[in-house]
Amino acid sequence: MHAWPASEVPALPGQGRDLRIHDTATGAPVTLQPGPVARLYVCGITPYDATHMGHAATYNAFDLVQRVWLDTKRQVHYVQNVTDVDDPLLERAERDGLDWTALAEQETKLFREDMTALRMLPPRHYIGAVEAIPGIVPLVERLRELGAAYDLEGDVYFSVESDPHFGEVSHLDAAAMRLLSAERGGDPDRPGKKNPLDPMLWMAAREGEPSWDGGSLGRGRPGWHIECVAIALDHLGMGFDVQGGGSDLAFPHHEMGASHAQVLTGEFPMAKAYVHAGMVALDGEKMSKSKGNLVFVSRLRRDGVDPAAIRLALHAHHYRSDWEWTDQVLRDAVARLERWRAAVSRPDGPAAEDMVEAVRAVLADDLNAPEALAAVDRWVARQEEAGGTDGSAPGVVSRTVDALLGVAL
Ligand code: 5CA
Ligand code: ZN
Repeated sequence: MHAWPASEVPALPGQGRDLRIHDTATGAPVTLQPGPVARLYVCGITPYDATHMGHAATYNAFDLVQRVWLDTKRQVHYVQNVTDVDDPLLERAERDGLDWTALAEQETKLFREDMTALRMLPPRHYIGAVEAIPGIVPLVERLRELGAAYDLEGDVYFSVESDPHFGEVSHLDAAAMRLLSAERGGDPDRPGKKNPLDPMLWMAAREGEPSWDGGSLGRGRPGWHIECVAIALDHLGMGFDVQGGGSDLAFPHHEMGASHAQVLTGEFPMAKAYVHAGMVALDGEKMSKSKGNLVFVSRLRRDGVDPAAIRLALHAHHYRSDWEWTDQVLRDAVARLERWRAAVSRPDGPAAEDMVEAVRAVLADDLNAPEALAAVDRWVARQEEAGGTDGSAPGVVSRTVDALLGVAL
């Protein structure tokens, strides 16, 4: 699939800093030291509804990861998938009397437009589950050969016990895993499984559902976790820097994916850091397509909200916290954007070098975007109060906000 256009990232004076980020697997911050090309995999959308503020917040976090790396003069090899065939997509298409491929195409198109408007940097490889099937089948076949997969009434399951490191991403106990597995696409109560947690790798063709040639697996479609593993291994290989997504993906999705990859390659770990963004809520409940309590990026855009204000609203919350979307969050962001724009359009101001260093420092320390906003606010306040004589400062501020926060003033 094609991704979306990249906005320019201005180069900043001085030296960027290495990213220190909280790793779910170790429960501690790690300072990543990627080579000249940092490798990032972020789980993409299941395109059955429009991009909501929760999605936008999660992609915002990983956009910041890239901007911190780019500031260190590294390149970023970024891969994202689109789960363009899965139960929720098929169910929504059925409910609304739509062709499932048309629904997926339409929502993926809207996602691209939202990401472009928000100035999120695009992945180098943007890969759909359907187009990944030829790469998925041999991996499932290989897991079978290794004795790590088994058949159940035509479906193929992964045996979690085949990975000695299983559990080391999310560190949950068996009861919690079982509960989350049932909530998040698993089938722990299906009779005949070796372990209730075992996830499906390949689902045999069902009546009335799409299916593909699976070689020795028979016709069917891929499971969810193997989809991301196949795409990540194909484009990034093992030991990539960051595996990212919202905190609802830590288990089972990232746990299972890591196990699939580790058993397939005999290497550990799949990713150097597993990074998870907090959940955005509306009216006290996690925003989710299945619940329908949603604020859409596209809706706000249609209502005339500047995407730069949406971006500032996202930055106002630390990526790891769970937070609530409210009208006030947006009003504050609109006001901040206006103030910042007025400030950078004045001919001069106080020197901005300290502000650049402050923004760099707080972002490199576990992506503290709220503190980055505060650092810019302080420069703006100084300019408003006392003016300044540095004619280059407004430009420096503008380029810093653009390069490190993705906000065009
Ligand atoms: N296609 C899979 C990943 S392979 C998937 O989870 N798709 S999704 O459309 O349901 O979610 C896309 C991303 O948005 C995931 O990283 C998910 O964790 C994140 N996300 C979903 N809801 C929220 C929310 N309310 N707050 C923050 N992030 C969210
Ligand atoms: Zn994924």
